Amino acid sequence: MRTFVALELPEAFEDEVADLARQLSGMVSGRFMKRETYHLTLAFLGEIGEAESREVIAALDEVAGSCDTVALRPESLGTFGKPRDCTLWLGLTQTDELMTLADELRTQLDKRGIAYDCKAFRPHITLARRVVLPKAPLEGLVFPAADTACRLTLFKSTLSQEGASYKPLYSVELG
Ligand code: 3AM
Repeated sequence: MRTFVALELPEAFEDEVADLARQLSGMVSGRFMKRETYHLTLAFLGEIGEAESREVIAALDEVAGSCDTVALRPESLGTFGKPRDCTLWLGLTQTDELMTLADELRTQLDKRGIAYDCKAFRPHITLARRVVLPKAPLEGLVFPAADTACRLTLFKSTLSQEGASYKPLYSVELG
């Protein structure tokens, strides 16, 4: 199964992210993510089997035992890809606590021989894909207020023509 580890978002924060996405949907064209897909990826694992998923669960338990809840501080919009076909995301401030959490998770995965995508961690919440950006800057947007993430989850990702759907397989509470 195709998997990744992410922070789940508090409901009030999700509401405000959805509000931001609504504002953006009047300014750019693209495939906006459904609200229930919002998350903050810490490590993309790709295909894993049963035995590996047990190791990932052990890694999450270990992380939860040593890491506190983390602040989510919306900072700016950002993109991956080309301006006429990009992924549009809400970037979060790289606080020490958030970067330490991602480091700790990756250390625990390394210890158990679990491979993951090693690109540098850039905390973000994906809002839309296949986005065509306008030439003019995106202005007048209301960003979500800062909040706190408390739950770390292993997700299964299923790809289909309608886009990916994500199912939580195992969660731990931080702190
Ligand atoms: O959290 P976001 O939406 O940025 O883009 C995929 C999504 O990230 C990313 O993992 C999350 C859940 O699917 N993803 C998919 N394939 C990936 C890969 N090969 C990947 N990240 C890194 N490497």
